[in-house]
Amino acid sequence: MSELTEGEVAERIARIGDQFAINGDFLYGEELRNGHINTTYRACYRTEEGHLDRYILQRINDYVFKDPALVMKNVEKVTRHISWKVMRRRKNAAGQTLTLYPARGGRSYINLPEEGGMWRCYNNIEGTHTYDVVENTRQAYQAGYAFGSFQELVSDMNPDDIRESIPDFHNTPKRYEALMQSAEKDELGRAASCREELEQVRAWAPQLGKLVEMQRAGQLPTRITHNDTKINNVMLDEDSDSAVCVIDLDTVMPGLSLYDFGDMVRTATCMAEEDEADLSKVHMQMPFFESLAEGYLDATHSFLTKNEIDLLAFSGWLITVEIGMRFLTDYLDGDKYFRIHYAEHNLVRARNQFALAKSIQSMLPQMQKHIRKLVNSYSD
Ligand code: GN1
Ligand code: MG
Repeated sequence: MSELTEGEVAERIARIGDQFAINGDFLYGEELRNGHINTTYRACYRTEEGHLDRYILQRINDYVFKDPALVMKNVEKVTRHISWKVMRRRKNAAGQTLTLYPARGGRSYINLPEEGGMWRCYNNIEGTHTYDVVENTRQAYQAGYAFGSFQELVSDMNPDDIRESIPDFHNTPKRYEALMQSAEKDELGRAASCREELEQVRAWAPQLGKLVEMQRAGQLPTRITHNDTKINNVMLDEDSDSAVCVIDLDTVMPGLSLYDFGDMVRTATCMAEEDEADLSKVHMQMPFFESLAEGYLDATHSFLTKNEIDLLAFSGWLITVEIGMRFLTDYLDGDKYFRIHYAEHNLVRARNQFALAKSIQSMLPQMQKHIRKLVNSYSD
């Protein structure tokens, strides 16, 4: 809603906040603009006792999530399960996990047609911050550890309780087919501007089905996974940069652990933004990969299978190609899915991701070697 003035945004936030179990007087609100899908506001309230409490109000994008109520059922189950587990382990865990605040009517969400659809309210995790790009190896380690721990936290949920919020979300061959169809239709006449990229993807096509084929053959276990493990979905402690909590649970669903690790390689090993247009800045940094893998395996080595471990490096390449294809598809389709900030934004993002994929590809042997070294260190 960038067309609203600051004052109008504040009024809107106050109106929406008024629908939730929030105690206190509305003080101010701001839009958080780093997600590509949902609209997110942070609102601050003063309680009667004079405390300042902050909340996250978020509209679920129903173009992307066709069944927001299903998303919310998943999120409720996951947040409750995690709170239960974390609170049993750590006495002072209050406020360190995501909690949903009830809406008027008693549900964890409310449909407000005049405000664009379905809204929900979370606690703001205080004393934490996020990074859009990784700055040092400590952050990479913490991201790996946080998402690895998340996989462990949800590992004992009943997988039948969690439904697919976006079917075939990480089905890379289907993402490829969708791209080829969009290029074929070329409704906006944009295919000519990305011929080279389409050629590149065609050359990669034979390798894109590896994970789904192995999953189908029972060679990779289906787990409950996060599926959107971008570096900016980890809240790190403001002072120590230690991981506190992972956020953005809308795509938690049955999947492969490798999708989560792959998306971390994509976002926690490169110091350039996902939409950096200067491709000379876009490359994977080995020290970041090493720390990321160490953090992730510290949390997961006890339960990952040999096949999962052997494919960790490959998954980084695959997921980077996959999101590049999704950006390119959206560019060809007219930018309906990802929020863009200028006309060729999705094309720039796609080029960036393909450059990163090439960089990862060139380092696969070193990455593989490092994984083996780490795995051996656990059995020493
Ligand atoms: C979207 O909304 P955000 O920024 O957390 C997308 C992810 C992509 C990511 C790319 C539901 O995540 O799959 O990897 O953009 N989320 C959905 O930055 O499609
Ligand atoms: Mg997000």
